[in-house]
Amino acid sequence: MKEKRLINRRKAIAAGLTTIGGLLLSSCYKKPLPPTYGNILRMGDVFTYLAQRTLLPGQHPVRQYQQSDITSFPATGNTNPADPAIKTSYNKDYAQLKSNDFKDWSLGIEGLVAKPGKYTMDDLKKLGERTQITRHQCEEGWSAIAQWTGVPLAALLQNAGILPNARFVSIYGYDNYAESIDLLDALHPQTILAHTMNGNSLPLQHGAPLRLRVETQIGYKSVKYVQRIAVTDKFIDAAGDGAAGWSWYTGI
Ligand SMILES: Nc1nc2c(c(=O)[nH]1)N[C@H]1C(S)=C(S)[C@@H](COP(=O)(O)O)O[C@H]1N2
Ligand SMILES: [Mo]
Repeated sequence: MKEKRLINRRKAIAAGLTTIGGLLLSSCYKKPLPPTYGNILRMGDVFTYLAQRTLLPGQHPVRQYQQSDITSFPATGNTNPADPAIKTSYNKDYAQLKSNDFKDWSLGIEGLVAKPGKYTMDDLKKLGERTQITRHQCEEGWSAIAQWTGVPLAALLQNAGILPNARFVSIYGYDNYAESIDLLDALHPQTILAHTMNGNSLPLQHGAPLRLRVETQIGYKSVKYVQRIAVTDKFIDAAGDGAAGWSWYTGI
């Protein structure tokens, strides 16, 4: 298992190497400015991004915990995309998927990948699995510890074949919530698409059937109810309705 994980990780890192190399050697190595540079409301990004991307190796792991550290876990933000109070064009689609226990659900991947397309849950599970017990830190101040099992995002990106000019990954949820991350976070070994929480399939309020876990960043980057993923070369401020006003980069 450990062996397999290492191999997957090596493969994933190889896949991203050209891109990360380009990222570091071009704009980021000499001048690691976040893509939100120039937006006065997001000035905080400049300092955190610059400090972390310059001082820390991009793939440093965050702390992992023991089973006995697991806590109760509040559900915040949207807790059911089928609720018409959440204004999206996907209310009905999500309700439909949910009524069939998400058997018809699939994840779309598009943009700068060699093989755009859809992955069913079974397809995703074949790509690999990683389990980790981590602390979720919400921007509102609370934190909670849970065990997450899922597919490394790097394994999916590797399978879809990210193209050399890729720089960002945007993740869109069924509730119109979206976030984007750079490739260092996307290929980080602890960045996973989780289908299982504390050993059970992901509960509705925590993002069923699949949520992102970006352990290197504050909780709002961990998009629930994932619908599709887009790989881009240009920065798209994906955090439309969902996270408007929060920093784009908020490394822990
Ligand atoms: N799709 C979606 N993802 C989301 C949110 C949301 O409202 N919708 N809220 C974010 C915030 S602010 C936090 S703290 C966590 C909350 O996850 P939880 O409900 O499992 O505690 O999800 C993040 N991801
Ligand atoms: Mo949050």
